[in-house]
Amino acid sequence: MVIPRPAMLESVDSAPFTLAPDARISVAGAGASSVAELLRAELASDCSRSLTVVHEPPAFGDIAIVIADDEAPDGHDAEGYTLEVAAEGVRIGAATTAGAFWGVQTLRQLVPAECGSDPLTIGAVRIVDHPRYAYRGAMLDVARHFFSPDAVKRFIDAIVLLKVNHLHLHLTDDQGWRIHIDSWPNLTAHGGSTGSDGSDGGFYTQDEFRDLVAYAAERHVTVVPELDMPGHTNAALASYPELNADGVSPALYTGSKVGFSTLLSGDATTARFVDDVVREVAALTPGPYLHIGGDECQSTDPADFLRFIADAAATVARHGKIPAGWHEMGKSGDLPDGTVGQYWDFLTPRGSAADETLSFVRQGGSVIMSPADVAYLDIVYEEGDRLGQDWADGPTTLRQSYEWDPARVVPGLTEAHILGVEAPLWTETVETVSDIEEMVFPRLAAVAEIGWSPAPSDTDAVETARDFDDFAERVAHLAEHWEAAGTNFRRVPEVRWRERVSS
Ligand code: IFG
Repeated sequence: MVIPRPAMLESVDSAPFTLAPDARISVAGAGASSVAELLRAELASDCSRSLTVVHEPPAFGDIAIVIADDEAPDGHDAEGYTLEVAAEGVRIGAATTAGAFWGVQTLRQLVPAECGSDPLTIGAVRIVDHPRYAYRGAMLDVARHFFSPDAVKRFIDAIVLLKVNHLHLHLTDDQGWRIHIDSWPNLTAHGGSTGSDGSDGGFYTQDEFRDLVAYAAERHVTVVPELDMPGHTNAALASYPELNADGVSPALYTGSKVGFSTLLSGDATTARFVDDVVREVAALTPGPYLHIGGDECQSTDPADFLRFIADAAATVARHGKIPAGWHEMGKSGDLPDGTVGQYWDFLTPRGSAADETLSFVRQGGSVIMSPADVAYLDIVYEEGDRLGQDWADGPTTLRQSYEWDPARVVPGLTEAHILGVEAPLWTETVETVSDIEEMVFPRLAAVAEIGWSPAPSDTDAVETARDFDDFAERVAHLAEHWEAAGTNFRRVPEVRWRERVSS
């Protein structure tokens, strides 16, 4: 009962493992102790059990974490792992700390949710597991409604249980600029002072952002910062008159319209602005990607858009990062080699979305799949919901979030050019951590499984290749862990929730 479904899991017909009070976590190999420390902390908080970490071979009943070159499944050194549970003990093997960490997430799901009392037993099992895609992302829009560093850390804690390894932070939009920029301080002083519906606003200081990035990295999550441009820029335009064509700043915006703002193209002050903000955010980002948006630029002259995107993407590359952007950026044929496109149209592409997406591949890049009608977590679950929007071809049920495949959306987009998947949560209607979790869980579990588990057989229809009933059973099991952790989730009707969580 694990999500994402492991590549290979077999129950072993032998005595279960029992976690004794004096059990230890035995570590061997570079980085194993850092992973063990995270497991120790989880067992302490989830099960109020205190295990010690020892640098010696495991004794009977210990948990062992072993990191060595030959420990990962063949061909899956980056994030693969093996996990064996037997009466003698638990053993996680991996070639990297990331692989070992994903093994720990699986172990956490094998531990009964009610693990505070003895005996704590886990059935004997053997797992050999590794991800389909390297990029398994969740996006949090902190621009519409701002969320504190602690809320973002809580989000990171919740997504790693699903082996999600990228956090895309949508830092800027019409309603708010959320990352302090030393060279343009009014972006946050003024542009960060409010949010959607006149909400309080807020922003991350650069130290707070560094701390978030470090927190994510410890948990093998790469942060992908997004500075959306040239559209979705009212907060910047409101903060600096010189960024506006007529030298006059618009008012701060707290509504929910899109497509009405744009930065200037071919303007020296704007070019300096873009270079400064990209430079400062690149310096805060150990990850390889810097996302510059490019979506919904309905107020940008088409020729100006192409010029702006070419210049801005080149600026990102010049500051040592791989540019990323929404699929509209593919209108440009002048992108740096390797630029990553993020597809957000529907399972059936509309208009020029497919061609714009393939443009990234033609320019040596790859694609992250986020089809809005199945992977957008801000879309309502059901008609009439308080939370969410309903522009993406109707509500999105858990089954719809699960029954699709990234390699079957854009004709001509092959598996080799798909970097992975991402589920965005836009926050126009989302104001609290509880709201975030209701929209994200359980549908993120579906997208996380699509990103990690083996591809469906390409002969079957996706609906048959993906066993939703089996997935729903595993969601019901995982929900016991969400319940125990206090993580909110939507009790969708498609799942037979266990009695303890069905309230
Ligand atoms: N589209 C906009 C977002 C947000 C979203 C809400 C993209 C790339 C609709 N752009 O999705 O800013 O408003 O579902």
